[in-house]
Amino acid sequence: MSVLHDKFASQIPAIREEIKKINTDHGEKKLSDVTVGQAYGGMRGVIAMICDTSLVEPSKGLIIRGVPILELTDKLPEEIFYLLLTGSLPSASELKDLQNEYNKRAVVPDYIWKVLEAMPKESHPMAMLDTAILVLEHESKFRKQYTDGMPKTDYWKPALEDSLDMLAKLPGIAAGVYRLRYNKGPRIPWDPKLDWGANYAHMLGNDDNDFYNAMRLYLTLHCDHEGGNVSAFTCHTVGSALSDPYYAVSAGLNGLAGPLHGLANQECLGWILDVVAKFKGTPSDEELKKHAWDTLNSGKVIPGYGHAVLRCPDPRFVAFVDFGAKYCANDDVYKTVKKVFELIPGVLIEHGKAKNPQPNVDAGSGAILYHFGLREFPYYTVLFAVSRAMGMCSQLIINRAVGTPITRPKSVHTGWIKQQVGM
Ligand code: HAX
Repeated sequence: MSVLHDKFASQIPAIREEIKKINTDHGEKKLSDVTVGQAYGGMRGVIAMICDTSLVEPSKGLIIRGVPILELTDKLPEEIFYLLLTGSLPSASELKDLQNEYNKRAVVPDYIWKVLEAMPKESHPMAMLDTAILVLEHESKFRKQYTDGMPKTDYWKPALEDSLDMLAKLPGIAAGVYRLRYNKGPRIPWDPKLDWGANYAHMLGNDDNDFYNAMRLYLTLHCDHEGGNVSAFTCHTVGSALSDPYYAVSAGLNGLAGPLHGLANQECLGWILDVVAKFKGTPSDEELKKHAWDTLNSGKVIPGYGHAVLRCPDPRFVAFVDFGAKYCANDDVYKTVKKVFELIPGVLIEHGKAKNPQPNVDAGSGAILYHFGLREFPYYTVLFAVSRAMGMCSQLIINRAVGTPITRPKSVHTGWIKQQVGM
């Protein structure tokens, strides 16, 4: 068994005891009220679920197990997975053990490639990734052990095994999707001497050390965003039916593929590149403002701006801007991203609709990837997905460990609402 398995196992009794006590002593206490507007409005702000891996503070952004994300930007993504699941960063030997687990599990079975090769050539990279994860479900230890019969208290064990298997293979699958979809030549095998993030960069086909760093940062920043966002909530709900982690993560990532969620990073870079092409470089302030108003007046959103929870510039965006200042300060795309940051919040305030006129993570990530030659922007959400799988898996494992029941909120019909409000 992995060190991570043993560490998490040692924590479970206390976590179960604590939740039992909270429920026994305070189960009847109220957390929030729900208004009619919230029921029609995507349940924004309704407190009705638990996520112990991370928290998004509207005025601060992502906090992982109590640590603000900007204090974690020098960590490896596998350290972040350890932190998400156990609440503490790994020691050097714990990290080595996790990396050994990935090395043992990283080989992607051949049947995955056969399925991907049979898909239409123009398939979206996210459709390819999500299909591959579903096909990999064939390997699920959770499903096999559940079918054979296992006590409920053991559910987390095969959930962890499936998660480690999936996380180890995801960079290889994702890089394989890239090389197949964009005719980049033969697949490049996993290198056991490299860490998880550097391996992904390597298998994509770019062994520049700066690109390794960009990938590590990218995978760290996108790892988790508490429990109620579309992908996490979908994964949570599907997992609550005891569908195994492959089903649950694939389902969550289908949600990430939406343009209001993870796909915004593809849309965002597209918008920036249109600006750079139209104005043959970084535009003037007036040109950029007019272009933004043209976008808004045509009924479209400015991608990369606004957020359902955040009410400040996303610290993950800040981390990308800081990284860019070091690696690509004179790049036209990067300079345009910075100018957009200076001007768009003002435009959105004047527009008067978005509750948060500030950039989210997707506003900055594309410029970095573009700089390092990763220019197929429909692919960008795949990178996001590889990272977000860490958050989804850690949430799933914890849910199985504490026996989270099947999700089943109550819905009502409009007639019921009318009656309720006296209409
Ligand atoms: N440009 C133009 N209008 C915007 C806007 C933007 N960037 N952000 C919000 N609005 C509009 C909304 O469309 C909405 O208009 P209507 O009343 O006409 O429907 C109004 O402002 C109020 O929306 P809100 O309450 O501020 O925002 P929501 O919580 O409803 O939605 C979104 C949050 C992120 C979906 C939204 O801000 C948006 O569409 N942003 C652009 C797309 C984007 O960047 N998505 C990525 C978000 C981060 C993420 O999940 N990454 O994975």
